[in-house]
Order: sequence, then C-alpha cells, then structure tokens
Amino acid sequence: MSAAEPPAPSPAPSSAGPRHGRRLFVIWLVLSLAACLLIWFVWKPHLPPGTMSDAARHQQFDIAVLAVSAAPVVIFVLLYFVYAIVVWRARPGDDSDGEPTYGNTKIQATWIVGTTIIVLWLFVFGTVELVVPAGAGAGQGPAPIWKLDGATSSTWTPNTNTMLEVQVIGQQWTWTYRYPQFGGMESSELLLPVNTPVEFHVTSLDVIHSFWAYQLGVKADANPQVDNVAYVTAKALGSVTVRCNELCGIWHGAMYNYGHVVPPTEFQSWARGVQAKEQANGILAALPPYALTYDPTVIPQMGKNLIKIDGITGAAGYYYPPSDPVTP
Ligand SMILES: [Cu+2]
Repeated sequence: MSAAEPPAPSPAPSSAGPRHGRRLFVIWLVLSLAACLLIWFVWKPHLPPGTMSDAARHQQFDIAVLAVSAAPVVIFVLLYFVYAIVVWRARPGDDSDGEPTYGNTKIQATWIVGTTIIVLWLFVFGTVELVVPAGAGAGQGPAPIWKLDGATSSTWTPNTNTMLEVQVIGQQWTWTYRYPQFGGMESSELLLPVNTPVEFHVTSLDVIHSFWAYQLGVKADANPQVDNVAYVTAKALGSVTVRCNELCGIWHGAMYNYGHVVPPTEFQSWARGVQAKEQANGILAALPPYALTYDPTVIPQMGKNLIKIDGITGAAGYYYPPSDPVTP
C-alpha cells in the first residue's frame, strides 16, 4: 500500500472508513466457495489419470483436493492485489508517503496459524494418501512397506483375490512382461484381469527406464539389478498406455506399448494360451529362469530365433543384448 487516501488513512481500522478486512474476507469467501465448487464438481471428473484403477482414482482425488486447498490461497493473493490497486492507489496529485506501519499482531498471528495449518494438513493428507492405497501406484523398492490386500500363491485362478504377479522388464527400447504364475512365460503384451490385486515387479536389463502405465496411475523406476514393486487393482476394462518415463537413449520416445484390462477368465485363457505356445515353440526353455533381476551379460545370446518365433526384439534387433558384439 503506497499512499493513503486523503480523507481516511485506509489500512488502519477506523470507524469512519470502510472495514477493509471484513470486506476482503466476504469477497474472498464468495470467490473461494465458487472456485472450490467448480473444481470439485466440474473439473475433477476430467482430471488425470482418470478412474481406471484404485491408484488412479486416488490420484485424481488427490489432485482435486490439492486444487481445492490451493484455490483459496491463490484467490486471496490475487484479490488483495486487485483490491490494493483499486482502493489504496495514489490519487492524482497525491505525492505524500504512505503511512508507516509497525507490525500488526492480529495479521501476524493469523499468518502463522494459517500457514501452519496448511503445511500440517498437506503433510497428514499426503501421508494418508500414500499409505491407504498401498503406495499410491508408485514403486516401493524390493521390500514394500504398504502391501495390497490379496493372497499370495504360486498359481493364479480368477475371482479368488489371489495376487497376480507381473514382472515388467525394460530394455532399450521395449517392454516385456513375465508371468511367474504361468510358468514364467514372457509376452510383449501386457494383459491384466479386472478387479484383481496385481503386484508388479519392475526391473531393467540395461539402463534406467521407468514403467508408466498411465491410466492405471502406476509409475515405477525400472533399474538394472533392482526389483521395484508397485501395486494396483484395475477397476475398469479398457486399454492402458505404457510409456517409458526415463530418458533411456535415442529411441526412448518410441518405447511404449499398450496394455489391456480384460475379464479375469479371459485373462486366464490368454495366459494359459501363451504359456502353452511358448512351451511348444521352445521359448520357455530358451528364456532364463524367472528371477527378480537378471544379469544380461551372463544370459547366453538367444539370437534372432526368438524374434522369428515370437516377434520380440530389443536393442540392435536382438532380444536381450548379445554376449559378443554383432552387427545388427
Ligand atoms: Cu526406456
């Protein structure tokens, strides 16, 4: 506030002038309420990443809650700015200095209490939203603290609340998926059963990648020699975009494919089908035994046969890096 209005020194609460504090508060309250209602009822249903999984729903909810928390703060700053320009601006011909101010206990106390509440609220809300949805779809490393409910078993059958284990393997520049409960079969396609707890084990064969299943709200780093666990339960049928979210070389931008969430019985027959096919054509025997991480330098070169059999390719047109350099 620069210069005071000649008739009434404005910032000081005087019985003669308008009560600026109350006026600001009322305008702020109305605008904030309107903004929060708009955010919650109009904007929230369109916020990413949608509602395809439990993790995605929580993320959409979190973004909406944070927007609702931030809107009153932003509105207060802008409102005060506009109000000060309109009401407390220097009038033409007024060259006097503004009133000196020496602190205001009420404003200082309000500021400290207000900011403390906001920070503590964000801390509590963030923690709850990380713990309740079992890590919020993020990678928790090899020993997850927040586990998703579901029975663990070496086999998987539909509609039993048994956790489906899916290993996600990144390599330059493709994703493949192994299903240990189906003989460790490996596919370039990600299929998931709906309404089933899924435990992803994300790893890499070469450089750092990041597994990002957008519509599922899952994002987990894929690091070589690391088993990174992330949980999700898909809640709706449909397609999922899988992208690499860590710059990993020249074809990083092309490192994506699509997953599908299907009914549990359809998933089971697909998985059994791939397992049977890979048993018959020799891929299962040629694959390294299922493990949580792989050392590609000791995996014997499997050569181009695999590509011919299953259409899986990795760096230089090979699946898993060759043990000796070969011209592609
Ligand atoms: Cu990548």
